[in-house]
Amino acid sequence: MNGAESLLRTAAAAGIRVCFANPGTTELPLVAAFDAVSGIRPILCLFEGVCSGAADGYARMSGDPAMTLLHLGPGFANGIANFHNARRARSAIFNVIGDHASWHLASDPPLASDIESLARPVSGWLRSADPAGSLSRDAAEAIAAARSGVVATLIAPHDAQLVGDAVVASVSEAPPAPRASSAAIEESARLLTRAGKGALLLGGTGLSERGLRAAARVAAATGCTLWCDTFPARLERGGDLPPIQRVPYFPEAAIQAFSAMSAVVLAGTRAPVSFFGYPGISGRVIGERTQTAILVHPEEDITTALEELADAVGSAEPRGAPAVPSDRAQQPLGPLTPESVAAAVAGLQPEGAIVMDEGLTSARAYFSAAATAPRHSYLTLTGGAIGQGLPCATGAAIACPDRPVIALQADGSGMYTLQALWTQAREGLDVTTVILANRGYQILAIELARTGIAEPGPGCRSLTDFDPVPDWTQLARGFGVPAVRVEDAQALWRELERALAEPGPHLIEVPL
Ligand SMILES: Cc1ncc(C[n+]2csc(CCOP(=O)(O)OP(=O)(O)O)c2C)c(N)n1
Ligand SMILES: [Mg+2]
Repeated sequence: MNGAESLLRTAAAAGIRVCFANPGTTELPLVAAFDAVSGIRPILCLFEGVCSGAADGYARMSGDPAMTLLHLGPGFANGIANFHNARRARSAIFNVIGDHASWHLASDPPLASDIESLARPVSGWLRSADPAGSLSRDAAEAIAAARSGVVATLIAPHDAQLVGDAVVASVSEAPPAPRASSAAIEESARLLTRAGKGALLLGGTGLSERGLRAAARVAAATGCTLWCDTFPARLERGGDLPPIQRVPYFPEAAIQAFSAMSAVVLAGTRAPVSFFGYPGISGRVIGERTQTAILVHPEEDITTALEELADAVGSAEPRGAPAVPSDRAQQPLGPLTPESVAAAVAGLQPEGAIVMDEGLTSARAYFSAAATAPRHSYLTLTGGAIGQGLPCATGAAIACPDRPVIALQADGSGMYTLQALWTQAREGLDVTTVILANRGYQILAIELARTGIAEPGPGCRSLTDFDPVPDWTQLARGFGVPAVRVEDAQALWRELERALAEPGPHLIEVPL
């Protein structure tokens, strides 16, 4: 067995089930090893940003690391933006980048570059394998590191992949996440019990069913309100799950929302900061007069800490029976607007749906509309690097083949990684993509207006408007995904119903 095969066998034995790949000549021993090793499904993506975004979506929905296989520095660099989003989501990814044979690097061949420098900012674990050493041992360490919620990058020289007499390595069990300290639980309980207006801000697994139910007990006992990050990696919602508010996007609204709070307790996330710095406006959302406490850090055991907090504040169960909402969004009629699109999606999304929201300005009405939808998982753009929605939806569909996936996709962001549609078609994934086609970078028009430029000139507009307008239906069909454009809310309802009922990928273009 060569090094490449030992790496794959090690990964398969550790429970890695998929590899999102875009390989080249330096990875060919690994490519060949997929025919010798069963248990890992190789999935070709036609751009590396699709590989990294799909691995992120897979990790968010399965809880297990996905593997990525990429070609040298330039191939990896194409995937960095979505590795950045994955890092912000604390997604587990085992990322393998092939490199030239060590003996060839001295000749400085055209594709040679400083891979480590490219990989360091997004990697929580990083190693260049010894060209004569054991790739499987490196892989085992990388996978163990990835499981703690990081991108673990292993740079695998071609000669290391070809080393003979290689053996499979075993991956050590992940140690349990550290527990929150009893002092942190007592301090948080004290703050929320005494606060006139308290808030509990949740992140990570605090947004799982278990975390939310514990948080609801805390809210019932103390009267605090429940909040999540503006862009959660994964939020369980709908059905009888306790409702939660998102920290508003713009700093003025976020500061306003927290200004009345006397205490904020952080559970698995950090104190919110605004997305951008605007002159004269604080970038920190929580004011100085608000007391804050950290119940539990993101890398600690968040759900247990929330349950211990619920016990500490003397809660048994939330008051009353869990509220199963009855006012599900009704079928919208008339023109296509962000509100009618939100109502259509929220009104039709099936039980157990996974909703990937990279809808940006056009999806602004969806979050509140879906509060009364059946149980679903809600995924967002954690790191602000656009082009994550279609790949992440793809990875989520691979992780959860029995659950329908809906991608709410802004048109500009969708264009970065639209090759994901090809992978969806090739793998037969049940993803319904709703393109919110406002035909431009609307958020930039909003941000320009915030700076006082309400009437952008032709120079500005040439950088924010799409003219000519890309035709998403033709693009999707070109990738093998059936697609339609709808002209009113009734047509959207009809096409959405059809797409959700049929297996396989579909795309609906919604001009706004
Ligand atoms: C990788 C990356 N490149 C550029 C940007 C800057 N940017 C943020 S939003 C945006 C345009 C978004 O347009 P679209 O997806 O159509 O959403 P809309 O604003 O129209 O709702 C751009 C270019 C970014 N955030 N990330
Ligand atoms: Mg747009």
